[in-house]
Amino acid sequence: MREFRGVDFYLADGLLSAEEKMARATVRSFVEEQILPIIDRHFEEGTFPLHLAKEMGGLGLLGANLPEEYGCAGMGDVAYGLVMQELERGDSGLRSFASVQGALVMYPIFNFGTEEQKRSWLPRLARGEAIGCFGLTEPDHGSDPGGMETRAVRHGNRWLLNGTKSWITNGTIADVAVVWAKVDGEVRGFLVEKGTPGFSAPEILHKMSLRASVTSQLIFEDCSIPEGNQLPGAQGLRAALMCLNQARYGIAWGALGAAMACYHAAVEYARERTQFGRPLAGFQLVQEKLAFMLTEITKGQLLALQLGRLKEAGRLHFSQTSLAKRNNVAMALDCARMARDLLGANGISLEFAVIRHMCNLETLKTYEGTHDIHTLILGHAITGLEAFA
Ligand code: TGC
Ligand code: FAD
Repeated sequence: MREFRGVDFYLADGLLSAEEKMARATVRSFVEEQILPIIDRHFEEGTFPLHLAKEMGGLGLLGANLPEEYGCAGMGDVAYGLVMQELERGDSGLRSFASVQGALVMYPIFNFGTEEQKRSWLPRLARGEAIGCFGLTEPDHGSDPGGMETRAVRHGNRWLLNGTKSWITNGTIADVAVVWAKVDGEVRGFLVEKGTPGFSAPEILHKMSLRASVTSQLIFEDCSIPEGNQLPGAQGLRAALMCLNQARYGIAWGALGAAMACYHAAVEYARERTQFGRPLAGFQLVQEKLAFMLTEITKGQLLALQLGRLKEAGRLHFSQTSLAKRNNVAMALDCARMARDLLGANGISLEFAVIRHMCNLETLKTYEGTHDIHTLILGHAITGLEAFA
């Protein structure tokens, strides 16, 4: 059989259009030229390469599947997925930045906002000139966002917000926060601008995962915002969960990129590293690991591709997105851990990308619904019985 070192084992490239391949190639070059040379330093220092926001905007990567009329690229969902895959081949922090900006900030403004809110924010967010964040999780409510304690109360023609959001990507660097709060017991969405009195966004430090990403608390203390900052279409927890579906879709693709990076590193290393007088790649136990990785990546690719085609056809149910997020993240974490093992001592060094991806993937397993929460969403879809509480 011919030697095979790529990741397109089932020739799935043949199922992609020329535009989709072009989007992938553009982001692959961007990642190789602009992200890979600097990402280790940012990961080590715990900083986000903020100058890349406008670069990503210039390439149309922010809110890429939203319409051109608001300054977005108007890409199909599969092309968008491939963008997420390639960004995460670079680093999960970069994909998270783009995910939050597009799926969790631009999508709710586009879907639930007034025409004025759309015109005011979407073009700037698409260009990367403004940055957004999404505040749902609270210190005491992660998997159960319906229990949120943040409140919005009417004061004349303004809203008064009180509460704390936690673990919020982009929080400290955001110009606008999409914030979920209860009004008379019902969940509603609001836009809170940076610099609003009573609003602060301190950074959460000392993370050992997603280090090249800003994570923050959002604190609201009698924070007064104009009534026009409510997202009128965001009614009920369901609206917030609809945003999560968009981000979970991107993560299902993104995790593939991290897995591919780890697989490539493992194959190269196994071919070059010699022990007991021959390359590691020639040992049966090593080949078993590589076969596992390629099999799981191939399955994950087909899953993501069909998920994308269902989304493009408007036939996607959120439980299908849960299945792909759950599977592809767990698969990527398995591949990363296996690759880390295969690289021996070098596997714990930032000289190779594997340990960085492995640490990042621990966050993917938790955010956007933990692995177990997606198990329960699938359990609900299968049995019709809820097992959350
Ligand atoms: P439940 O009563 O089941 O649902 C309330 C209403 O929402 C509907 N629904 C959904 N609709 C659209 N999409 C979904 N995924 C939906 N899931 C449920 C449901 O049908 C119901 O509709 P209606 O019309 O009857 O009102 O709500 P629950 O309180 O029992 O909670 C269900 C649960 C646990 C599945 C949900 O709350 C959940 O998904 N928890 C996980 C929380 C989570 O994922 N947080 C993520 C925060 S953001 C983040 O992590 C960003 S990371 C950065 C990055 O993305 O890179
Ligand atoms: P918990 O809900 O306390 O869960 C702890 C454990 O209990 C998990 O293993 C979980 O699976 C399990 N568990 C919980 N409930 C059940 C149950 N019913 N049955 C069985 N097991 C259960 N949130 C945002 O809103 N915006 C963001 O931008 C954002 N970015 C993030 C960035 C990072 C780096 C991280 C780490 C998190 C981010 N989050 C964000 C928060 C993230 O969505 C939550 O961490 C996640 O939803 C889980 O909530 P939790 O951490 O409170 O864990």
